[in-house]
Amino acid sequence: MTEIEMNIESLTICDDARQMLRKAKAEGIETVWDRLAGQKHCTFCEQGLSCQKCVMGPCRIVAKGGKVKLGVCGADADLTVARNFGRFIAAGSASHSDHGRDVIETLAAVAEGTTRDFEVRDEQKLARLAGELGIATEGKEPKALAGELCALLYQDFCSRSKELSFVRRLPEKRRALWNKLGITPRGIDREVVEMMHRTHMGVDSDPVSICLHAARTALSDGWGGSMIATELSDILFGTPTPRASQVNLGVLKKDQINILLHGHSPIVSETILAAARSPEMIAKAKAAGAAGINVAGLCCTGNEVLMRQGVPMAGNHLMTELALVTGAVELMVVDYQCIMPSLPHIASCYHTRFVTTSDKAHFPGATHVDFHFDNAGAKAREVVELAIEAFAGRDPGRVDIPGTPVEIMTGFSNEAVLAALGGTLDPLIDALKSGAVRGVAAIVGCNNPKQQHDYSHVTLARELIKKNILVVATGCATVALGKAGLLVPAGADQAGEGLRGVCNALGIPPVLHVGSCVDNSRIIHLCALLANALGLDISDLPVAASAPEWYSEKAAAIGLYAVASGVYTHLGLPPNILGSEMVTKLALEGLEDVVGASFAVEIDPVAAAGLMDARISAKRTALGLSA
Ligand code: MSK
Repeated sequence: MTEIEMNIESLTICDDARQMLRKAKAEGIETVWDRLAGQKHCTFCEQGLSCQKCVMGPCRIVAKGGKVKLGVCGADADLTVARNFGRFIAAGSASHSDHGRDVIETLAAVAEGTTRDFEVRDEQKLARLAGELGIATEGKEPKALAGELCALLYQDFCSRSKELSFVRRLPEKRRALWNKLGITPRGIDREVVEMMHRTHMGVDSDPVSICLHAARTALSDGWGGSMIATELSDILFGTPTPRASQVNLGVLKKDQINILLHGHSPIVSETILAAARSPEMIAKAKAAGAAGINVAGLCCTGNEVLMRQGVPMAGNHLMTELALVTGAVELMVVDYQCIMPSLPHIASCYHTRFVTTSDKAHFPGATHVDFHFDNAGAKAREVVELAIEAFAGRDPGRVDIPGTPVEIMTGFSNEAVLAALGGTLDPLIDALKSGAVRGVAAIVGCNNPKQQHDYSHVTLARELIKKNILVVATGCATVALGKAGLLVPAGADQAGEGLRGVCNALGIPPVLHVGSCVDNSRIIHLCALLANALGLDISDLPVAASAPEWYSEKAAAIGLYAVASGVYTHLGLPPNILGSEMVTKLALEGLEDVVGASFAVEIDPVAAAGLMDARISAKRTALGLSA
């Protein structure tokens, strides 16, 4: 094997990625891995010891080796790390929550009649949710109800409430604990703004106090912005139900116009999908010489349309550049988050159009098509026409679509899980009690080029299901697990005897796909439903979570709201906090005494599975169940 070949094999476990890495090398296209190799990381930044929050600095704090060097303002290592981490969490929470706000605005536009491009697709969920949140539903038209629901949830973004609407979903014990600690999330925007305020020079100078507010900020994401995004997206676009689809770069089609949907929001992608499926656009595509229009997803926009529409997934975070290297993509359309700024440049090396759609996310080199809820249908047609136009520029000599698509099953919303169980959680509770299913673990999050692409996701999932732990997956982990054959019922062949039996009886995979990044709210909601059904706190449940290949501020916010909700959470890489012994100890140990759960950091997925398994065993023993 050549050195280049060995290097490529070490970067990713996926054959489609390896083939495209070879093609990128041959064509002189730089990818995320090349750029990582070209970086020299600063150890101060890696440890969270660099402060750039004022112009008395920037400062580098020295905390070890007998020599302490404070920042110009007097901040020590603990305070500097806590401030940096707090802002990291605020950015992640803001991102999910601003996405949630966009979904409210769209539903509100439906209620007000200012859009004809969107509608209420799940009236039952609308009525159910309104009722759950205390809105009288009887005799009300869906639009009126949607208006009242939006008015209520808009208030969750403000500063006047004592707690967010969805906090009522939590067990009483957890609510009391948050109140005692002063971390009950109040307003979504309020917690983010307060974090920015607290971490300004000369405000909160107690690292523990900042970390507690970081937890409150993350909770305003999980039980606020993300939950609103999930629930209202279901109302607008339909609550997911189990369906079949496919995954990997092989879902691109040689004889069709390929459109890739990338980002996070279903608002733009649902309208583009509708336009691409319209007879008018298909006829135009055929007139341009293509056999049809093929739409596929990437990252979490992909997860949104996969869950609800069964749209195939081309790839996850580290596949986004490589998807363009196929030379078969006419157009990539993006909304926001996790979109590498390199993409317009790579697109320009081919005939590929790169289209941005959000006021909030402009990219130099892109074509911007300004989407709003009142023009979405027309703009979606415009985007599809750009793709049709681009088809003429495709160079067949540069097209290489690797791999054969792998079959997957998707659509496991909580509603779908309950339906599969016959309308009640009792069968799952019985399986947990008998030990057939020893626990439930979430595998969520991203890829990170510092780790071999998809290796940890797949290895961790295989280890967990072998130990009879049911896995639920969201985000970019989904693609890895789908490619590994774990998102189909036959994947249960790789599971332990108990889990295999349950999967076979229900006809479900051992790894359930529950959605996108914001849909991690489905997982904490399911935990709350389980805890309430058993009269327990979430921290008493035999559950755990992992983000084995995470990279983003959003993923850190997800991890922190999971822990603050009582879920033990493994991370494959630490956040930039190791420069503070105090903050690191708090994250890895101290939080256990405060919120009943903590983080674990472990790069080796086999060892990580061992840690999660030990946690689940301990919780089972405490409940009087077999370990
Ligand atoms: S897209 S935040 S790389 S999961 Fe949600 Fe994937 Fe992580 Fe972005």
